[in-house]
Amino acid sequence: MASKLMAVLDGSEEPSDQGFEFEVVIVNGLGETAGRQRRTAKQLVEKLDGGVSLEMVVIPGGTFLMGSRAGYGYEDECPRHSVRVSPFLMGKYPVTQEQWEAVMGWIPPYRCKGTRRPVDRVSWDNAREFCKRLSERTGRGYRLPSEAEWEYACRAGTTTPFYFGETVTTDLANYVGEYSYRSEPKGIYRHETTGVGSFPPNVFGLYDMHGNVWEWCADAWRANYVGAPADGSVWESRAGSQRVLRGGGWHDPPGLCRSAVRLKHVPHEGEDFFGFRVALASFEQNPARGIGATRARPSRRTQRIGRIARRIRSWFRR
Ligand SMILES: [Ca+2]
Repeated sequence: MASKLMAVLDGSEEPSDQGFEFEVVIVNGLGETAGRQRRTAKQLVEKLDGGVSLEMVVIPGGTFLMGSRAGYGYEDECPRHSVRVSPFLMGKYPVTQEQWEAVMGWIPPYRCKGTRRPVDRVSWDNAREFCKRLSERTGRGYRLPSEAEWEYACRAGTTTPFYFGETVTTDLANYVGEYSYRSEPKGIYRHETTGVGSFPPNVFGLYDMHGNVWEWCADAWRANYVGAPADGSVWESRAGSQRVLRGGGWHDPPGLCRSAVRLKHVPHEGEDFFGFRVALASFEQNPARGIGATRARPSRRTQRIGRIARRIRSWFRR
């Protein structure tokens, strides 16, 4: 994988390919630490304007059980079904306010302001526009993850309610700690978002999947998984359908931050707790064109002209 990545990452305008190391925490039903593991993952670092970067983590393909067993969780999490997910790349963190500004050129929507906090108050339509702009500028097909990709990436091989294990604590995620999920002690309620990467990631190296902000997925909402695709693709519907959000937020009890929990909302509205992260097709899916490419990589000259045009546009906006 590494050599393949390096082979296409030969220009200075290409994202850099780096490994990173992190520590994973597992808790028991009392919320006590039952284990810690050192892990590594690979990431691509996409350079945006103003020294801002976007980290995309390489997620291996695999098969997993999506949803909850009958009698566990909510009805819309059933039936639990097997899904095969192809390798892809997923944002290491939810999209931050500084990333939004670097790509969109305007002040991001926010309730809780902070450059390294996630954008919140983002509608599905806004999130898709971000993906479109980012794709235009990089030549790579950035998109929202499918709902199946999101849950697969969140679980990272776990079958427990959280990637931390049977429960979660407010030392591990940002949610309303005035509620308990299992037998863990109550925690704190922060009343606001936290900077991305403030808590331990999962085995894949993804942060903030549980809590902080809800994250938009590409899929249209359906009330259950009867007839759901088994290949990890986006489950589409007619335009204007409500869309899916995942992972819970800072304003929710822990039970709503589980890996399997789903929320629906109309695509044109962003609530105070709604953010998103981006996904990218892997190298294997586009071997001829490079990582996530939707078209041939722009030439150095085209990229230089694009940068100058963006700079001029940003002067006029001031
Ligand atoms: Ca989240």
